[in-house]
Parts: sequence; C-alpha cells; structure tokens
Amino acid sequence: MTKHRCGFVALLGAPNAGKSTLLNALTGSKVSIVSAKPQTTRTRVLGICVEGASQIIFTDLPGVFKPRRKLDHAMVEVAWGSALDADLVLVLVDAALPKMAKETQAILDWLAEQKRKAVLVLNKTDKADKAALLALTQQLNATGHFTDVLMISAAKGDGVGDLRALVAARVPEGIWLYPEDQLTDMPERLWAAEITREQAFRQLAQELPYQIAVETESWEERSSKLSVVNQIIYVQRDTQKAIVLGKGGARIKAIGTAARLEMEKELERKIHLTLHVKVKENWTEDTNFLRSQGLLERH
Ligand SMILES: Nc1nc2c(ncn2[C@@H]2O[C@H](COP(=O)(O)OP(=O)(O)OP(=O)(O)O)[C@@H](O)[C@H]2O)c(=O)[nH]1
Ligand SMILES: [Mg+2]
Repeated sequence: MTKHRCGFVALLGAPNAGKSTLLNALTGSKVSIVSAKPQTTRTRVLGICVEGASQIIFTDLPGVFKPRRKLDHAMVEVAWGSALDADLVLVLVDAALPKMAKETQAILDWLAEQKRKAVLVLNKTDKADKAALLALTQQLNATGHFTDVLMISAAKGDGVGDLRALVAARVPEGIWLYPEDQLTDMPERLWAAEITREQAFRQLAQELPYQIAVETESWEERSSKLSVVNQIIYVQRDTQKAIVLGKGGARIKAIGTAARLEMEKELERKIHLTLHVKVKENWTEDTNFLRSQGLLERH
C-alpha cells in the first residue's frame, strides 16, 4: 500500500514576490488576496492540496520586511515563525526585479543562521529578462542554501504543477490532517473581510491601504441562495474616513460592488453587502484590537 504523506510548506519571500498568487494557483481557488502593493497578506493563510498520496498544507505568509508598527511586527513574526515550524520552506523570489530585494537577503541570512535548506522558486519568469534570470539563478544557487531551483510564473500557471509534484514527494510520511476536499481553514466571514480589504488595497492610493482593517460584523444566511453581510472598514483618522467614503460615497460604493461581485463568484450565491466606515484611532498599535482581529495570532 502507498504510504500517505502530509506536511506544512511555508511560502517565504519578500513582500510582493507573488506568494498569494502562487497559493491560489496551487489550490486552483481564490484562497488568499492579491494586490500590486506590498504587504497585502497580514496573516497565515492555508491552502491545502492533494497530490497523489500526499496532502500538502501550503502556508501563504506575510512578506518579510523591516517592521515599524505593532501590526508590522505581528505580520513579520507570523512569517518567520511559520517558516520555522514548516516541514519544507519555499523561498519565493521576484525574478522580474532589476536587482534582488533586500528582504531576500534577510531570508538568505536566516537560512544560514538556521542551517536550513530550502527550495528556491523564481517567480514572474513571464516578465523576467532571460540573461538577468540566469545571473540571479547563479547568484542564489552559489549561496548553497537551496536543494532545488524552480522557475515559475504563478500568474500564468507555468511550472506550478511541477512545483506541486516536487513538494508532494518531499513532505514527510504521515496521516492527512484535513478532509480530502478541504481547501483552507479560513472561516467564510474572515475570507469575505479579506475580499473587501483586497479591494481597499487595489482602489485606494498610497499609504491608505496600510491604515485599513476590515471586519465582518454580521453574516446571515437568508436562504441557500442569499447571504446578508455587514462589514466594518476601520481607519485610523477622520480624514481617512472621508477618503474611503469618496465624493458622495462613490469610493466606498465602488469597493463594495467589486467585493460583492468577487464574493458572489466564489461562493456561488447572492450577497447583500453593506459596508460601514469606523474610526479606530491608532489601531495598528493597539494590541487588543490586533488580537480581536486575529492579527496577533501566533503560528
Ligand atoms: N507578471 C507576473 N506578475 C505576478 C506573478 N505572480 C504575481 N504577480 C503579481 O505580483 C503582485 C503581487 O502579488 P501577490 O501574490 O499579492 O504577492 P505576495 O508575495 O503575496 O505579496 P504580499 O502579500 O504583499 O507579501 C500582484 O500584482 C500580482 O498580480 C507572475 O508570475 N507574473
Ligand atoms: Mg500575499
């Protein structure tokens, strides 16, 4: 009989490397939110895949960066902690950048310090210059920290199947921890709050996305075809509230419409979504608030 395998695989990388895009490509589902801005992911997001006799529990993580606020510290701690606990670490590198991100150097230092080997995943190869990609591969390979090097495009799906197959063979033998068809451990209410936050990241400029948190206040199943959802968008100051609302409420309406359409597509049911904006002064430094939002959860 084939032995079952099961293990945790951490996606470690600089902000914006494409970790969440990869998680979604691996699971074939919209599990984790994606935006063009760095520091989109704030918590550990599980994406569970079955490949042959292996159950692979991928953990999408916040990117690692130099933290300033309490929120940042919590994000970075989750990333390093989950990587430490994982059976296997994938280091994701944006190969389309003109030069290696400084955060990637911090990951190389961490691997050296931990005396750990990882799998190097060069992402965004669809956008990378061939000669630069070769030079980057050689530079990273020379560090001696990597057992394998894979080139992928998470956005296009290139190389994602090969990556899943490689990881399936590397996770340790053991019983499966989740039911066969489970995709993530994230509750629907939290996922829906993330979908709205994704729109905030996409539709609001500059620093504002970093001042925002979204919470699902209530979720009511009116029928098998309709859910009524109320969410709060937290900002830190009154001036930010005005920007989120926009002229005549236009901005919040656009955020709500886009988020609702995404929820309806994924959940295959109608959603009545209402968004409220609340000022929660300095919430990014507020331990109790961060804890209440699941942002101070340990790995
Ligand atoms: N061209 C190209 N763009 C990609 C690829 N993978 C991701 N992206 C883009 O890169 C940006 C960041 O993607 P995310 O998946 O949010 O990156 P992340 O590593 O999860 O970022 P954080 O959560 O902020 O740490 C988005 O605009 C993606 O569409 C890829 O293979 N090719
Ligand atoms: Mg992410």
